[in-house]
Parts: sequence; structure tokens; C-alpha cells
Amino acid sequence: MAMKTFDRSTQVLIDRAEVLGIETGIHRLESQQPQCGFGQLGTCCRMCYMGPCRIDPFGEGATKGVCGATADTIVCRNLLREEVGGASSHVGHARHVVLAFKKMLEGKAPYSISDRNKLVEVASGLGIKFDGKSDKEIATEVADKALEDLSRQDGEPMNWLKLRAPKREFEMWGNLGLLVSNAHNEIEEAMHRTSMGNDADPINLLLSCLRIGLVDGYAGLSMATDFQDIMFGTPQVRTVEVNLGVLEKDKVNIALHGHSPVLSEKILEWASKLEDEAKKTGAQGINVVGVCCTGNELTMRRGVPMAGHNLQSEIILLTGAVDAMIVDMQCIWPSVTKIAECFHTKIVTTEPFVKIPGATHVSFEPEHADEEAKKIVRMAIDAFKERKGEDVVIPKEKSVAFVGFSVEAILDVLKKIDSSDPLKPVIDNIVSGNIYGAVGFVGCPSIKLRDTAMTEKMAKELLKNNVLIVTTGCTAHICAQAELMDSTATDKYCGEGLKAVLHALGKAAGLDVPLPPVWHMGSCVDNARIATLLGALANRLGVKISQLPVAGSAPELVQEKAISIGTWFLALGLLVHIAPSPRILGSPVATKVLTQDLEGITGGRAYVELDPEKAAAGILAHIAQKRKALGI
Ligand code: NFS
Ligand code: SF4
Repeated sequence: MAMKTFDRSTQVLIDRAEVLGIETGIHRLESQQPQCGFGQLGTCCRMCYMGPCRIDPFGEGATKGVCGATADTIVCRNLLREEVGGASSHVGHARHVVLAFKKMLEGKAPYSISDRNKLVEVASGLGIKFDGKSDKEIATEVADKALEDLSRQDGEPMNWLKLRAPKREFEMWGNLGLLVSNAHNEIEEAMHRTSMGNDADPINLLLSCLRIGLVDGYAGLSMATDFQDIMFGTPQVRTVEVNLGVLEKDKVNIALHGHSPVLSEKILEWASKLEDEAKKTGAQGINVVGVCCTGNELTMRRGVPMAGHNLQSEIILLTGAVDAMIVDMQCIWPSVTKIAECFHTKIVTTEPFVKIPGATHVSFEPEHADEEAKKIVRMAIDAFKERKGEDVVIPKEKSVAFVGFSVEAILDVLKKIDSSDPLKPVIDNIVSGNIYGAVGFVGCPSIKLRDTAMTEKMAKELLKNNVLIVTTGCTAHICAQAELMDSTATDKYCGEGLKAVLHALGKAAGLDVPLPPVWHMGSCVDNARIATLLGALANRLGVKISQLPVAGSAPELVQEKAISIGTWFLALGLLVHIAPSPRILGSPVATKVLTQDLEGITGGRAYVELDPEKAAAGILAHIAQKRKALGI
């Protein structure tokens, strides 16, 4: 019997997998059932070799580990380690971009500054003096300020925290002793703290979670986004094509998967330069498509089609039409090489710390970016030659999405309505209720929830109630595939108030259609853009972010990265809806603090709900309460 799956385009390929006897994540999930209850509750500890210890949440078995650690201690330590995994990924990503940027400035890597305005904005925010300095000198100081956040030992708050944190929240974190100074030290200390025989105090551990949330938000997401914008340009609104139907049978299809635009921008450049070489092999050209967050980066800046989200990263290979999938870092399933083996598809890994058995490894160094990108594109062209005669199955599903809603792009549209006070029209509409509130949809597609259409159902329910949605990450792929990012969605799904606002904005933007009701703000590191927008709104109103009628949601949690981003949002004072539950329910203390007590500290609160209608209702109730408190 065919496996149940999430959508039509994917179903076609799951069916193909079953005919061909190829295993996918859906099949492996089923064979993992039932998954371990201790693991789900977070009460399993492997921090030392007297264990592994497991605490029975019902009090019938062991209530303490061999060393005496309680469920509260174990759960909070495990949670902090998840955060470290997430923050390490984002800080690693940011460092990787900053180092490429430095090499560019030293004339050693073939990249350039694309957005001088952003450079000036960041440099002045960092307090760098311009007097007569060249752009290169200013940029070098900016890069050094970033690297200082990974090395300083003087206890001063991180430069990027001072640069990007909203005023009132910065003050609040200062009062709570959370102004982190050095991302690497924080990560080290969190690992140290959670190793056997150190921190056993659940509250102290949870405070450390907030610290790592700030590390992630500022030395990870914000830093990466700033440097990527300076190097590759700040996104502008445009329309693109999405879903698996963007593959083209007669072209060399290159799927770019992972996270860093340092690699993918170069591949894209060389794909266009080598178009003629591809044509000589009989192909009609080269078709570069994006998967996961690399897809988001490329689509926001270059209009590259968004082929699929994380759950489709192995599915897309089942088309037999992908000639090469090039990956860099994060969210890459090791299974891709196994599936690729069944076709002519080449999987190319590029990072020394991300190798997969069965893949071809081309070490991608910014210094040799041109040669390596050229080599990789040629590998795809060669693979295309091998494809001749093979059957390909490309699902026909394809839709259109508006993308590129950077804060700058949003403000550009708003300035056309009120050039001196661009946020005023938004605030007026929030006050009038035309915009009842706003929700950020972030994170991944969950293989456990995808067939419930969790994200789409929640989104539609919120739009009906005039809640504007912004989105990033793989959730953006889901919304785009559900046609929620097309202008037609506005009349189809929005309440009257929101509809009117989006029509007016479309007109202001010079379009003859409304803006869509779900705004694509980028990849997961671009959650920094959401925080910037919220900070600007709160600042304009003279309130804290926690007072705004807004919320965050990771409707289909998968990655540790979503945990660390979510914690940053909690520190910013947001209600953060999550499904499935993070692994905290085995600890009464962690559960109570994160879902209740934290609200009295940062204003943020975690909210777990797996039913889409109930989750939307919970968020609406939260927005109603915030509106009431503001007297609107
Ligand atoms: Ni975000 Fe992007 Fe996707 Fe989830 Fe992975 S690609 S960084 S973690 S799976 S949204
Ligand atoms: Fe067990 Fe304690 Fe060792 Fe964890 S640290 S495995 S609870 S003995």
C-alpha cells in the first residue's frame, strides 16, 4: 500500500519510489515507531558512562539518575545542548561568511560589495568613523568588529548585540545579566555547564538557554544576514516560481541545497557562464533551482525558483531529472546519496566538515571559488550526458510567489505612502484593526505533521482573522507551494481589513495587484529581519516588543536551530507557538517556566499545540489580549 504523504507533487514521487523499491524518510519514520518516550520527554541522560539514565515521568521507575540528577536537571541540560547545536550552526554560518568577506577585502576571494548602503548602515551602527576612509577600510573594520564577537575576553556586550538589539530589550537583558560578550565562550561554557558534575540548577540552566538564544540571534542570524546583504545585495520584492515542477526535462538541472550563499552565488554565476557548454551536449541550457534555505537565499536575491523544502530534498532526486545536487552545510539528509545512486545524479559536498558517504567531495574555498564553481557546474553538465534516455518524472505542480520582503523592501513600499514616517500607515492600520496582528511563521517541515497541513491550516485561519503573516525558512516553501504568497491569495483568504490594506500596499508599490498576505522574508538566518522589523515597530510606538499584538510560530519543529531561534524570540518577549512539543515535558520546572513564568520575566512564553485550529485560536487570543492591554 502506498504511504500517506503530504501533497500531490510529493505523492507522485513517493509512489515512484515505491515502484522502484527506493526507501524515503516517510518509510523510515514508520519503521522507527514507536519512538522512545523518554527521548520525547527529554528525561534520558547520556552525559556520563554511569548512565545512560532514564527518569520515569510517572514516578513509577527511577526518579533520579545514578549521580542523583533529577528529571528537571536532565531535561534542562539536554535542552541547553540542543540550543548549543542550533547556535553553533548559526554562528558557524556567520563566521564562514565573515571570513569569506575578509578574504574578499584582502583581494584573495572573487566577491565584491554589492550593497554599499547596507555597509554604511552597519558601519555607522557599530560606531565606526568614516573620516576619509575608503569603503574597503570601513568594511575591514566592520569585519573585525564581527570577529571580535568571537574572541573578546573583556566581558563587554557583543558588538552585534549592541548594533541590532532593540533598545528596551537590551536594557531588560542587562538587568537580567544576559548581555553575552563572546559567542564562542558562551557555547564553550554551555557545553562545560552541561557536562557531568556541573550545573544542576534547572533555573540557572534555563537562563543559560536564554543566553544562547541571544548568541544565536546576534552572532548568528543578524551577523550572517548583515554580511550576506553587504556582499550579495539586500533582497527586493519580485515574483518567482515554486514547487517541484520548476525542474526542466531538457535542461541541466542543478539543485542547490544547504545554507550559505557564498557557495551558491558562485554556482549560479558559473551556471550562466557555462550555458553554451551545456548546450553543446544537447541540453537546452542550465536550470538552477533552490532547495531549503539556500533556495530561500537565492530566490530572495536572484529570483531562482524554489524547488522544495527540506522534506522534498530527497524527494526531488526521485524525479531522475536532477543532474547534480550541490550541498554545503546543515539540514542535508545523509540519505540523498543512496537515492542519487539509483539515478545518474551527482551529489557534491563542499565543506570539509560535511562529507557524506557516496558523495563526490569538492572542497569549496572562497579563494578558489571561481575554479571550484566552474568544476562543479561541469560535473553537472557531464551528468546530464549520462541522463540521456533515462525516464524522468517531473510533477507538474508549480506556482508563483512574491518573495524578497527584506525590511528595506517593506519600508520602500511604505515610504510611498508616508515618506517621512513610513511605519505610520502600518500602525494606523493596526490601531484600526484592519491589521489585527502579525505572526512570524518560521522553521521546518515536519515529517510527523506534514500530512496534517499544519502550517497551511494555521495560516489560513489567521489570515481570515486579518493577521498578516511573515515567514522564513522551509515554512516559506510550504506557504509558497500552498499559493499563499501569490497576490490571488489576498482576496481568497484574508478578512476584509487585511484585504484592504494589501490592496492599498499593492497600489503603492506600483503593482496592479494586491501584495500577498504572507510575506517571504528569507532563510532561517533572515529571522533577523523579523526581529528588526518588530524592534522598529516597538520603537516607533515607544513600547516593548512583548506589548505588540504579534507572535511567532514554528508550526513544524524539526531542527535544533529552531530551538535556539525560538529561545531568542522568547527572550525578545514573544509568544512562541511550537509543534511538536520540544523535549521539556518530562520536567515540571522547565515546562512551568517556559510556558508560564517566563512571561513575567521577558514577556515571552512557549505555547505547544498540535492541532492547527486550536493553535490559531490560541494565537488569536494572545493577540486579543495584547490589543486590549494597548487600549486598541
Ligand atoms: Ni531552518 Fe534552513 Fe529548512 Fe528547517 Fe533546515 S533548511 S535553517 S532548519 S529544515 S527551515
Ligand atoms: Fe546518569 Fe548522571 Fe551520568 Fe546523566 S550524568 S548519565 S544522570 S549518572
